[in-house]
Parts: sequence; structure tokens; C-alpha cells
Amino acid sequence: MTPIRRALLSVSDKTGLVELGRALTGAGAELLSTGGSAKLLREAGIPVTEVSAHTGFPEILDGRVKTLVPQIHGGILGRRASPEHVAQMSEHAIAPIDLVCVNLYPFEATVASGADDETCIENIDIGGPAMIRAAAKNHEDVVILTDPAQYPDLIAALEAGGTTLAQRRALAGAAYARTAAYDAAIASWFARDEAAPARLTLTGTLREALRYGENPHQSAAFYVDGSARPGIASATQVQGKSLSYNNLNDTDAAFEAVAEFADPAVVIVKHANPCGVAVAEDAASAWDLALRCDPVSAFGGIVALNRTLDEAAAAKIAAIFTEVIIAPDATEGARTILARKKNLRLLLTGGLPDSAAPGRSFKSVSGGMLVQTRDAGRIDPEALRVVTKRAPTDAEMADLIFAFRVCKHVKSNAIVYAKGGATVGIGAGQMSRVDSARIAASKSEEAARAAGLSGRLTEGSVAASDAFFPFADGLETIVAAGATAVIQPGGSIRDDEVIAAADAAGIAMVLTGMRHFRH
Ligand code: 93A
Repeated sequence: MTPIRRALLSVSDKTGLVELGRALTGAGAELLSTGGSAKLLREAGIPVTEVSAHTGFPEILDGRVKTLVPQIHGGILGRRASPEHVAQMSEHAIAPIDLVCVNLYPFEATVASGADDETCIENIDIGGPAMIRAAAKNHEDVVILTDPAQYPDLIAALEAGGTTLAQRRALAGAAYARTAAYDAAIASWFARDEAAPARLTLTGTLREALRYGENPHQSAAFYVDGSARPGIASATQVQGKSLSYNNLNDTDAAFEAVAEFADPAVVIVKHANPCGVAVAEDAASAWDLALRCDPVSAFGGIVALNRTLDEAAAAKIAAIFTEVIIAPDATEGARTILARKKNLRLLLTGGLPDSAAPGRSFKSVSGGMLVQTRDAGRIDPEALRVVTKRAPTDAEMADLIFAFRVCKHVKSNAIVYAKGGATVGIGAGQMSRVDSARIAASKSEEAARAAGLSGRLTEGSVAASDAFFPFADGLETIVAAGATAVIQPGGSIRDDEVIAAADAAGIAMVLTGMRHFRH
């Protein structure tokens, strides 16, 4: 047990400061403190020495230099077990400091408040991190506190006679995590207009420890990047139990997809792939159309809307088992309907992500991670190239553009059939494009049967492919499914063969020049 003879308290967040100061003086410690912290302690009747009185050097440069002096850093860093250190400290009249309690200028909160550049820069703490890092380095002799949540345990340790090395080690680790996150936030702020992944600083703040990861034997946590982008990280959960790792992943996929559309839209996601997407005049009609695409998969799905959830849509969605609904907002009536479904999670975001905005996406690989700018690509309808003898009709063209936007959110190889602003068949995640085309068509036959229709929903539809057709067989499968027009990036060395097959079948084909792989 190491007792505390002298402690330095310098905190921006003054929560719990007085209680801590009282416990320290009660345990016989002398307190040193900076301006605002010292004032608060003094007002509470706790004896305290100002750092400037202790060092004989005033706080200067508007407080930019308060603790950056040898008497402070020497007092923190000197090794008590080293006779040389002890001798040098006494030679320079440096008194040992056994506990440092610092929480930093609120840089992150200042940025989040929308403050101007000058204010953000003034909130970059220099002396605080220097003391934190020094105290953590010398944890063999020194305690470092960086968060009011740590005070109660420290107070309990004081009552037991002091801290153990194991306690000081744990606090040192937390201290470096704090300064690392702080500096990463600062670096990100400087790089806020920088899209190129090669120039980025990876940063994240722990939002929540999750119960488990993709599987129960994996542990997991949710980190946020502080970008304030409307979406899963900004969502408020109105009801329902807490979200799992898979829920968060699927809900994000659904909300990012629905944000692609300007008209009222609904996206239903299962296992990070859409199983129904539709746009219509209102959310309730879009839900009906989206559900029709694959009602079997929609069971237990995640539903995203790009409009305020109204009563009509809420009643329809609540009629089948749904895990999560995410929307910018919900009416009182809709909330009342969903409140009856205790387990259903309702997330409201206050806005929609800008699907064209820059950002980054990450993927872990053994020993590292891959970083890229997010797929913010949007095809320009004016730049589409018709390559077949037959051009698409206006209705086909609208569905082609819709289907290609959906394709962007379907795992590769992706084939999406659409008709009347709704998907009617989605083939996802196959190693062969032909299989995706075939699976989507055969699922659409099941969906037609479920809807009491004869034949298949893909009859008279259009189809989108996320990447080019390497051979004509994928296209022939789509033609066999009854599609009358196809949209795809183009760029295969066999484009001519594929276009000839489309002409032979009398269908229209449009090239986008943009690929939407998603793995
Ligand atoms: O401006 S600083 O970077 N220069 C310093 O020397 C310094 N020493 C402590 N900021 C410094 N601090 C910070 O002041 C602490 O990290 C803490 O956040 C704050 C406490 O100031 P006060 O006690 O005056 O409220």
C-alpha cells in the first residue's frame, strides 16, 4: 500500500472534485491545484496550495503555461526508489507528487458545439496530457486519475491505507487510452476536410460494450467517430431491449440504403442484405411493396424508412415480427402503436445520412485493416449509355436507376430485379453472378405464390447487376426470368457478346460506367 503525501488536482470537469479533495486531505495529503480547481476547493473549506505558489512561477500566457514547470514534472516523474533521482529532486527543491488528478479541456465537446476554430484550438490541453502521461509512466510511485468515475474507488483505497501497484497500473492504462483518444480527436479535427484514407487518423470513442459479437463466443463493442453524421451512431432508441452487434450492423445497412431515395421509401434488411426495397407515394404503400419481394426473409427483419414513421406504416410493420425500425422521426400515433410491441426497437435519428457525402469504411484483415473512402458513388442519369438496338422506355429507365441504387447496398455478386419502384427479386452474396440471377428469379416465384399471383414477379421487370457480365450466361438467365431491360457497369472484354445477347433477346441495356462491389 502506497500512501499519498502530496496530490495535484487540475480538472476542467469539476464533478466530484470537492469529495475527492476532502478524502485526500482526510488521509493526510497536501493538495496542490490550478486556478479554477483551487478556487472551488478553497470555497469548500479544503486547504489547498496554488501551483503558482508552490513553484514560485505564475500562471502565464492566459493559462497556457500553468503546470509546465520542472517542480511539477520533476515531482511527478522522479523515481522514489532511485537514490540519484531523490538526490536531484532535493538539490532542486522538487517535492514528490504522489497523485495527479487531471481531466482535460473539453476539446471534443467544444468541437461538437460547433465552436469556431480559435475556440477549438484554445481547448487543446497541453499541460494536462503532459501531467497525465508523466504520472502514468511513473505509476510505480504515482496514482493518475483522469475521470470522475474513478474517484469512488480511489476514496475507498485511501480508507484502506493507499493504493496497490495493480490499481496504479490499471489507472495508468486508462490514462494513456484517454490521451490517445484526445489526440486522435484533435488530429481528426485537423483532417476534417481530408477524404483520402492515406491521410487519416483512426479514432473512436467507446459508445457501448456489447453483450457479444457476431456470435455469442465473441466479445464486442460499439465505437463512434464523433462525426455527428445522422445514422446509427446518432440514433435515439425510443423503446425495446438493447441492440446487438448484428442488429447495429443490419440497421446501419438498412438506413444507409433507404437514404439513397428521395421519394418515400422502405428498406427491409436481413443479414446486412436488403430483402425488399420500394419507393411509393407513402411509407405504408412502400412497405407493402417491399414486403412482397421476399416475405419469408422479411420475418425478423430490420426496417428503415426515409420519412417520419406514421400510424399507417407503423400498424403494417408491427403486424409481422420485426426486430428494429429506424426512421428520421415517428408520429405520436406511430409510437403508441409500436409501444405495444415491447421487444421491437424503435430508433429515431432526427435526419438522414447524405448518401453522397464523403466518409471512410474499414475492414479488418489479419494483422491490419483496410481503409477506403465509402462508396458515395451515384450514377448520373444523364450519363447513362444505351448500348442496345432497343432503348428502355421511361418506366423501364426509372426502374433501372432504382434497381442499380439498390444494387449498391447488396453484397456481391448482386443482381436486383425491380418493377414499379419495388424490388421483385434480390440475389446476393453469390460467388457466381449467374447464381445470383437464378436465385433472385426463383425466390420471386415463391414470392408470387405467397402473394397469390401466378407466374413470377420478375416477368416484365428490369434487372441491375453490380458489376459487368463476364459472359453472356448471366444476361441470358435474366432474360429467361422475364426481364425486359438491364443496367450494368460494362467494361468486360466480352461486352460485345453480352450486348449481342441482349439484342438477340430484344431487351434494352444501359451501361453506367460505375461499379458497386460490396463485400
Ligand atoms: O493551457 S494548458 O495546456 N497549460 C497548462 O500548463 C495546464 N496545466 C493544467 N492547460 C493546463 N491544465 C489544464 O487546466 C488541466 O488539464 C485542466 O483541464 C485545467 C484545469 O484548470 P483550472 O483548475 O484553472 O480550472
